[in-house]
This record gives sequence, C-alpha cells and structure tokens, in this order.
Amino acid sequence: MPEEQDVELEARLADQERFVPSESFVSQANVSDDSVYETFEEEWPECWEQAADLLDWNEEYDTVLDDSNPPFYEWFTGGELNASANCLDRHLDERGDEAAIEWVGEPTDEENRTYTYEELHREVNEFAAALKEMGVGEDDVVTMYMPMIPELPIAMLACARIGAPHSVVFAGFSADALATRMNSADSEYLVTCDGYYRRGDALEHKAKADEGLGGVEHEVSDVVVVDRLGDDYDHPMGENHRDYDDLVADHAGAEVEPVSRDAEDMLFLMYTSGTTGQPKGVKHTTGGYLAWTAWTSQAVLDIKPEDTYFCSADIGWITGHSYIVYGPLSLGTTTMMYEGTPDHPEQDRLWEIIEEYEADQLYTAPTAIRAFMKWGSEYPDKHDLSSLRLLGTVGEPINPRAWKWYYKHIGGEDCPIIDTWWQTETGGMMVTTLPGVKDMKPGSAGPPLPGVDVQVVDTDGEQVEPGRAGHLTVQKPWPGMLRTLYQNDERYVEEYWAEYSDTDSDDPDDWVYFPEDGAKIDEDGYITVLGRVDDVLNVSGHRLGTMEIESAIVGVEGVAEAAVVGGNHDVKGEAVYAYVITEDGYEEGDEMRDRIVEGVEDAIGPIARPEAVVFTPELPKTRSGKIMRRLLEDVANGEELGNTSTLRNPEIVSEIASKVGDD
Ligand code: 6R9
Repeated sequence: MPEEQDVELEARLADQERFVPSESFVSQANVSDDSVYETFEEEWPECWEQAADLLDWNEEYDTVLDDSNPPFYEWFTGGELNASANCLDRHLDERGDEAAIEWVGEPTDEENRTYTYEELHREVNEFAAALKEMGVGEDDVVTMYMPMIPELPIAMLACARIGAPHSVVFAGFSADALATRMNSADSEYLVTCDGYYRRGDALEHKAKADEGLGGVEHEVSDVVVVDRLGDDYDHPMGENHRDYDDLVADHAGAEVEPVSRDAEDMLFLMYTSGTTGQPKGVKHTTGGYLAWTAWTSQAVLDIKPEDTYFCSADIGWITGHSYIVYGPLSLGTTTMMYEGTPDHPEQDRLWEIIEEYEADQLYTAPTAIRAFMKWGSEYPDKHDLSSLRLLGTVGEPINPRAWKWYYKHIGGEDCPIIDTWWQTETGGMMVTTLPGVKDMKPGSAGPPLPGVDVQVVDTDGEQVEPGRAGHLTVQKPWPGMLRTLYQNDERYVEEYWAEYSDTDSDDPDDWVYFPEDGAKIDEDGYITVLGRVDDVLNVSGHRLGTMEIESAIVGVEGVAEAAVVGGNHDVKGEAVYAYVITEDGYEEGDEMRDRIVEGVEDAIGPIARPEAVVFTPELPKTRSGKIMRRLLEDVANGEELGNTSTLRNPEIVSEIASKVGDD
C-alpha cells in the first residue's frame, strides 16, 4: 500500500469509535440473530438448555438450575456425562481422521505433531489405563506441572475420563508454588516433564518439579515424567517416578470406559491469586463448565468443526483450559498448541504458524498485541493471514490503539474482534460482543452475553449512570460459574458474594457475585472494564496477588517490610513495583535487590519479577497503619501525588518519589 494511503487509513481508524462486522462474517456466523438477547432473557434459566444440548449426556438432567441454596448453585442436576467422551469419543465417527490437536514445538527443525481425534482418543485411553493402574481413583486430584506439550491436554482428558479432577500448575510457576498447590489439594499424583524449549534454550523443568515435591507434606504416590528433551537433558528419576512413554506403551491399545460423572462432580481445580497470600482453589464442575465453554466457543469464537482454531494462551491458565482444550475439543474442531514464545526464532513466528496452518481464529492477549505493535507491522505483513476470520483478546483491558492495530494489521479490516471479559472463576466468557450480531467499540468489551446479567453498581449496589465508574457485578448465576473454593465454602462466600449480597437470605435475588473489577457502562449497555479493585495485579495478562509477592519479599533475609503495587507498563499493562524497608545492619543496594528478585522468582516464578525495587526507610501509612498503595502507584507512574494529608508520615512520599525518579 502506498505510504500516503496508509497514513490516511491510520487517521481514519484513529477517529473511528464503532466498527460493524463485515457482511461476509455475519452471513456465515454461528449466531447472527439479534433476538437471542431477548429470548434468553425471557427464557432464563431454561435458555441454558441450549448450551447443555451441545453435549452428549449419559443421563438427562431433571433441573436446569437448582437455586435453593444460594450461592451454592447447581446446574443440570441429575444429569450425567463424561467430559473426555464429549471431547473425543463422540467425534470419532465423523471426525476420527481429522486433526484434533496441531502441535507446534519451539525448535523449528523439529517435526510438528498432529493428533487426529482417533489418535488422541487412543493415547488418552492408554494414559487413563496407566493412571488407573497406578491407583488413581475417582475424585483423586492429579496435579500437572507441564508446559505446552501435547501430553498436558492428554493427561487432563485422561483424568476427566476416569473422574479424577486435575489441577494444572503453570510451568512458569516456582517449585514452592507447586508444593503449595499440591498440599492444598492433598494431591498424591504428579504429571510433569523433564524440560522444554524456550527461546532456543532447553529449560530443565524436572529439577524444579523435584524441588517442589520436596515441599509436599503428604506422601506422593507416583510421579509421571514426560521425556520432552530427549538427549538434550538426561534427567534423574526417583524411585516412584515413571516414564510417560513407557506407561503408554505398557497400555498400548487399552480402552477405558469413560466414567459417568454427575453434572455437579468436579472436573478440575485451578488455583488463582486473590487478596491474601494463599492462592484460591477454584472448583469447576463437569456439566455446567463444559456446557459453558462449548456454548461460548460456538457463539463467540464462532468455532465450526472444520476450523483450525489458534489460541496462543498457555494451558496452565484458565484461558487454555477453556479455550484450547475443553471448548474447542467439545465442538470437534482442530485446536492448535504452540510451545514457544512469539519472538523465536523471529518476531513473526505466530504469523508464520497462522499462514502455514491456515488458522481461522486467533485468540490472544492485549499484552502480546502491544508487543507485536512495538516490533512493527513488517512482521505480519510478510505473511498471508487471509485465512483468519475472527480475532479475540482476553486477560486485560485492550487500549483502542492496540485494538485498531490488531484490526488492521492482523485482521486486514475484515475480521471482527471479540474483547472477552471473564475470569478463572467464571469458567468462560461473560462480557463480549457476539461477533455476528453486535457492532464493536474499541476499548469496550461489549454488552454481557445473552442470559448473563451483569450490572455496574455503586457501593450501595445501585446501578450507576452511563459513563460513571462503578463495580462490575453479576446478578444471576450462570452454568460455568465456580461452585466453591476447594474445601473452603466460607471463603467462597466471603470473597465473591459478601460485598453485595444479603448473606442471611436464601432468596437467590438477594445474592450478587462480585468479581473485584471496576467498570463503566455506556448508553448502549457496552461495558468498559477498568481493572481490579482489589490487590491483584495483571502483569502481561497474568493474575498475581500483591500479598503473594510481598510475602515472598519479606521472606528474604534482611527485609523488614515490603509493599508491592502495579505501575503502568507499555507492553505488560502493569509491572511489579516493590517498595522495601531493610532491617538494621543490611545494606540497600544491588546485592540486596538481586536477592529480592531471586526470592520472588523462587516463591512464585519469573512472571512476578519486580520491574523496580525501591528501598525506603518507611512506607506511607495512614494513621491507622494501613499502607497507602494508591500513593505508591502514583509514585510508580510518575504521576502528580494525590492527597497525602491523611498520612501519618506525609514527608516520606516525596522522598520515595525522588528515588524512583533517580532509577
Ligand atoms: C480469563 C482470565 C481475570 C481478570 C479479571 C480482569 C482481567 C480479563 C479482561 C480483563 C479487561 C478483558 N480481565 N479479561 N479486563 N478486559 N477483556 O484472564 O482470567 O486470569 O482469572 O484473570 O483479568 O481484571 O478479573 P484470570
């Protein structure tokens, strides 16, 4: 395109606030009829039968929603199904030879792997048989600590097949984080791997897993190890460690009858960060979760069985669970997995993959889009991306400039973009446009999905005027919702419901879910999510608790006190800023800073690494002794300092600010 024309186009896009999905998209969309919003409202909760109908049930459910004991809602009660059978067996007749998973490893000289539904079904059965032989029973929690290799979804589906809930721990998390999660879930089984490739290096993962196992307080029965690195790493094996390939080979050809699970039986646990130091074990069930991910994959991602769908998230986070594994596979489509980072070996790796596999959808995070923007449009421009039909984002707010760049340079101004707001706890998407129905407004996620009752309210729980900031709330239950926090019903009520509910009432109308996000709504009912209102940071779309990071820092020898806040960052969205007071006798300086960074990496993982460590003799505190995080955020962002008059020690703020300025 000639340069002037390009400039003109940029200018036009910069001013445009509303985008209409193209005729060609709408005409083929899974959902293109606006009436769905009204019908779902009128027919709620029976509207969700539509989601349940996307699944195969062994036993029909009696009731769509049992709301007799809020907020312990139950969905599709009396129904029975198996998630692995829904993701595999039922597709065999028609799609047995079609690809279920297209896996791309990071090294470019390695052969990629395709698993047809037939092949995936076979290996899931073999591994399920191995798990059974190891003694894994229904409801035993199996932990997985694995990167983006095919054995991860295989292990998840094998667990689902035998009714053993999985708990996947992101491979980038530390040994300590693994131990905490295994302890919390009383998990006696671990599936892990020797290592994986990251930006050309073979990372040794097994040593980290072993270190984590050392911190598990109960006896661990078996550890399964996938040999990913082959000759690149000769990994040590412990007494109860078993090689994945041997196990599968020993059970070659085995078939395991999928266990019929009650709709409300647990499918998996996923630990996520909250306000306190202890991560929360979010419990998802078989019927509601699977119905939710299947329905949203169909209605929002517009997935059709013949598509090749690419979500660049990691399966270690909820996005990968719902929209790499369960949603897409339940619909019988081809789901892609990429092991490495988008900048290896070059900054066009994703575009190369999309071109090669002719991907139909791309679902990624704003932080990735901001990085792509920074690298420049010459990278996507080198590739034919015309196979793409739809683009999506998730994990954090997307700024209009990044949205427009994505729209133009990746979507060729022809693909609708879905900006999807949801959480680990919601199981799947909640607020986003239906791409075949609604116009898009960059920067705003869109209206709530049909049948989802989201309101933006003030502190009294009253709806705010359009344009005013308030809290995002969900006023009615939905099938994909978490059911509780593992073995902690009390904390479940406290964390998500107490704020806006009458907790003594058993009338569901008195119960309101609060996800801890701020938001505003416009005249058309479009919601702009403003970010967390609790002490949770969103670094590169990853959810991290400030308390978790603080407790890691105060665990470092010589640290007396620490406060962690998020500062704005062009690519990561938010970056970790740590303000640290040292103990007497310890010197502030590079050595201390290195030990602090190391302490955080050991306790949580490199994703939580502080961008800046600022030493200070005091933290700004209110008279009642509460740390004023807002001021520390202002300092991190180099902003005008807010009101300091309520502080016990106002002078400290400018002192800290001058240190950050020096950095
Ligand atoms: C799926 C996922 C949840 C938190 C959530 C919110 C933020 C997610 C967003 C978004 C603005 C979007 N968030 N999607 N903010 N616009 N489209 O990310 O789950 O890791 O649990 O994080 O992420 O703050 O509360 P999770």
